[in-house]
Amino acid sequence: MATKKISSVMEKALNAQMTQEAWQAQVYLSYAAWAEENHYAGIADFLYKHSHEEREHMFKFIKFILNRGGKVKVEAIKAAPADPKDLGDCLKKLLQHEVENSKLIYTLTDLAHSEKDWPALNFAQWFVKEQVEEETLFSNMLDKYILATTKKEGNANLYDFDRDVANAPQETTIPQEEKF
Ligand code: OFO
Repeated sequence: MATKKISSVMEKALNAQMTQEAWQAQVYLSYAAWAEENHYAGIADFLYKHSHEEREHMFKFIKFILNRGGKVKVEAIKAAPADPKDLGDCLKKLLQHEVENSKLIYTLTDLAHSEKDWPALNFAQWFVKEQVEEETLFSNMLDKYILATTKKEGNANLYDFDRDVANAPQETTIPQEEKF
């Protein structure tokens, strides 16, 4: 067993954020299923992939806690929120989730700094950068949605919007069903 190189407070905070990342994955998963049910295939695909990315974030926390000699505590994940009212609501809520998640990452970064835990600070900073990317991604997506659904000549086209989302940058792929 590795020597413990993190404080108990840090261990608790890292575990809490690990559970938060697992919850984020559930939020994206539930919105993805909602999108598929509502025939937004491109958006559903994007959200399934994003759910997978959030699980990768969860794993990063697991590995970091273990590498620092801490104890991983897998705890219950709260339920995903209710379905969004429509696509605009879905995007607004996802952006809000990311903004809230950024605040939690900043709190963790702050803790690492105040404890002079430089490895934890370095680790948390990867997520600070990631959150900037994610907030930008969802904010741009919301802007495109508003553009696509605002009635102006030639641009009220949700079909194009759906295609754009399908091509939005993603850092991961989702497992595909085996083809026989
Ligand atoms: Fe959506 O980001 Fe994880 O941390």
